[in-house]
Amino acid sequence: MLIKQAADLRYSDVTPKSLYLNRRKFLAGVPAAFLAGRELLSPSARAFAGTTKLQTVKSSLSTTGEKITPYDDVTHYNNYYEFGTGKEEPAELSKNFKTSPWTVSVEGDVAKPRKFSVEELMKLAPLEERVYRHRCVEAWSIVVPWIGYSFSTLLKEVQPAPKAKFVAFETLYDPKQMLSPFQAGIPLPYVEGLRLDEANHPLALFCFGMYGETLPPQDGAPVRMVLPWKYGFKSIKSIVKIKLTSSRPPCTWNEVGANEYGFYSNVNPNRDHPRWSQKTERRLGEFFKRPTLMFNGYPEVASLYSGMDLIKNY
Ligand SMILES: Nc1nc2c(c(=O)[nH]1)N[C@H]1C(S)=C(S)[C@@H](COP(=O)(O)O)O[C@H]1N2
Ligand SMILES: [Mo]
Repeated sequence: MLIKQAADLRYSDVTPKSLYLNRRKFLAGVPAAFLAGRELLSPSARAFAGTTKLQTVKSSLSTTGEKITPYDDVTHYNNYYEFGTGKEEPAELSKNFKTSPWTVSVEGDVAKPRKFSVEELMKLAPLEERVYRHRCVEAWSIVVPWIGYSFSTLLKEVQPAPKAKFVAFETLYDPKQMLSPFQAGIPLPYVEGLRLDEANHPLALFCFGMYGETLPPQDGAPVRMVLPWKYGFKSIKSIVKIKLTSSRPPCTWNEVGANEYGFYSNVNPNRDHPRWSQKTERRLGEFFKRPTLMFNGYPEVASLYSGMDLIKNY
């Protein structure tokens, strides 16, 4: 067995062994002797082909003092309905997802509309490593070292017109590689939206990677949003289109059930989901629940919503 130098170790190499127990489900039927050898030889067998290392700089916007959720949990407990509605399905069903070449079209009410390749996008600003808490509306949470830069950098590049008030996002929809809307149980392509001032908040991350590497498909390769003060479904994955608009864009889960999933969907322990409490959450890998914090513990966004009733504007 090769002994790796510390500098070569990836987060995916240092996840606790206990997590590999989750693999049983996938690996039922594979000869036990083969598996035993594989576990011993290759602790990172669950890392993903196609992810590459990224050079990053430290970020002043990184959350400190939080235990990072193991890579294995973050890559095997996902919501990505285009690749399955079960939490472990996206890791399996997105394995061959083609994320290169990839272009993102930025259009609508902007002075300089254009298409960017992902490579061009990655060069717009230094890539920062930012540790954020991320809280799903389903009351589980993770802490992830994401890689990217503030989305405001891209907005500056295309210059929003004065009448632009919102940003609409769209995920790729390729029926050859993804489930049908009927199978996924939601309309596709997946769409999301933000107010322009929300999209311009420094915490809004345009994200290309995590754990020192490019994103694996199930976490939204090659480029996604990460909005740490909002419920996870606002953080749209595998973006192909960004459109600045003067009216509020449609959002997938809001279209599915407006009383359950609001346009804002800011994390708010005081506004329960109609079918469950939002007061607490389970951090993946932990046993005891922890209290959910207003804006997921990012009070610096509060000024975006001053004067608004956040129970009505959920
Ligand atoms: N295109 C697309 N983006 C998506 C989803 C999805 O199903 N499709 N799920 C959302 C939900 S509900 C959550 S909680 C987060 C999960 O991100 P993660 O799997 O990287 O933790 O992605 C969001 N982005
Ligand atoms: Mo979610």
